[in-house]
Amino acid sequence: VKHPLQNSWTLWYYEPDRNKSWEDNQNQVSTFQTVEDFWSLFTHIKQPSEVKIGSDYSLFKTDIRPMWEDKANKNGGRWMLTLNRNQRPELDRYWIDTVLCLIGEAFDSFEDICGAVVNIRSKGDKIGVWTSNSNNKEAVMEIGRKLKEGLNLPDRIKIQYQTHSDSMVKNSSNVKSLYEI
Ligand code: M7G
Repeated sequence: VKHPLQNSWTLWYYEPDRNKSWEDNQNQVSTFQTVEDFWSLFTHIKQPSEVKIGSDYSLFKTDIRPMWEDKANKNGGRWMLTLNRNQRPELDRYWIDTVLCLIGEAFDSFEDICGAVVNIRSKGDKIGVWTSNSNNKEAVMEIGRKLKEGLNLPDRIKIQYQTHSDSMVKNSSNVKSLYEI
């Protein structure tokens, strides 16, 4: 007997291909609803540190697409852990711990969770946890605190919350943060 998760999740892989649009570079990899299917998928695929620079993995609730435009995301934002180049050895652990927080339903505000993204970038990797409504301050803060706990982040390492509407109009370096913890 397999152990059901409370939600169905879909893993996406963004393959950096300049000849295609951003949206067309997003590929659905697999959907799972049990602990066993989760592990067989995650032990089988490459870890973030092993895929090519410019790629993303996204894990989202199955009915939500990993993009700002989805109705579940359009009023939302993300908690962001920004890593520097020296932190690459910790990337895979941070990603799996983020994923375990999501599928293990570590959050009371689980309804507000949309998914998580890892961006593999030469300038520094990023992990984001996307929530559905940046105005739900209580939910946003609870998710941020639990995420920090789940990742075992020391207090000196901060995470920032940014709304997608700010990220959209960005000049990537200077997106303002709504919250920081
Ligand atoms: P990124 O991959 O989030 O971060 O955004 P990066 O700057 O570290 O690479 C890079 C670019 O991808 C953005 O400027 C957008 O052109 C595009 N992009 C990213 N996201 C998350 C979206 C999205 O949700 N929808 C659309 N249409 N484009 C996006």
